[in-house]
Amino acid sequence: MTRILERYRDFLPITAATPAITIGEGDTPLVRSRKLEKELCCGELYFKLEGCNPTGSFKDRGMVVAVARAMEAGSEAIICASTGNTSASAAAYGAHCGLKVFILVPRGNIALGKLAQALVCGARVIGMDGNFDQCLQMVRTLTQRHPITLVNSLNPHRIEGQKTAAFEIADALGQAPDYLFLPVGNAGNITAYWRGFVQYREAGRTGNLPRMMGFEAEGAAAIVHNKVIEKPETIATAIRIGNPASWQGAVAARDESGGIIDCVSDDEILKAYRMLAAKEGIFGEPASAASLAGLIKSVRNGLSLTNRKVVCVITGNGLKDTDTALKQAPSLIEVPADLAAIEQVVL
Ligand code: AN7
Repeated sequence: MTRILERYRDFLPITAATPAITIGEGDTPLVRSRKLEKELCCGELYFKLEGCNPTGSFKDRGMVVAVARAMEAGSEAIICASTGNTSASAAAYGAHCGLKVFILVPRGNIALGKLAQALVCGARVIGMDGNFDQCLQMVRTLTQRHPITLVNSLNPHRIEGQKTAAFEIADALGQAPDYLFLPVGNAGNITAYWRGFVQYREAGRTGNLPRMMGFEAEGAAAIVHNKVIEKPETIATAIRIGNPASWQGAVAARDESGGIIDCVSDDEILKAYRMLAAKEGIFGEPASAASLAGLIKSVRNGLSLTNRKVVCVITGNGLKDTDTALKQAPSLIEVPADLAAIEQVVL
């Protein structure tokens, strides 16, 4: 299968001079969930497994475009602020292309797997005493002063690349779903999906458009409350963001699609996180589970999805945050090297 830069080049800001880089992004599975679809009374329920991208999150779709365009422009260095996944992705694509990569993260508030990814790829990672929103402000200022390419989603090529997930879903289903559930942090992804579906309809590749159902974490629900959250808090560190950069894009996606932006509590996120793994075998990271938590909440609030096609986006891989996993899972059963002891557990 050709990768997104080639497969969707007609929809992307790609020129003949753009290097066709890839480390295997896109073409992620869309998996039908027979069990949860029954429990939640959905006509059809699918999970889009974005954790299957090369660095384990959807960020690779936008990063491959942003980095390819940076290469084309002759850039030698890239920088981003990140709650973790953007940094892992920037570090990987930057390494692949021989760029210098600088990363600013909120110290103590990113999952260790993501930090490990960025460091092992050779990025210069700076842990700042401050939250993501403050990190983003710093890199904006830095890139205005120095010739370093910003690869946060303020870089329009990021959103352009992320649209391709919407294309893949519509291609797999033969149309857009009726509802798309996804987590909202900095709000780039909901903006990208909406633009993707709209462009696909204009191109005649789907007849319908989905309602966009975005979910922030309750302690970081700026869009829901229509105000900046100065001190965002949530266990889902990926979406611990109080002043989303694509705020307007998210509001437009909601209003134009007839969808909603709501929030889910950490308890609801963790319940959905465990459920997704234990019932479906899908290990997403906590922020990813906000989409399923939102679906559960919506159904409980009376949304009827019978006869509807529903897609829940699982944005990142659970392996990135094993600290949270081990706290949420049943504990390890320890035994001596003794058959009888093991039989006691198994029988
Ligand atoms: C797993 O990596 O913002 O609403 O700096 O890692 O497009 O921000 C990550 C966000 C959802 C939210 N799920 O997407 C970053 C960063 C996962 C994420 C989101 C993120 P946006």
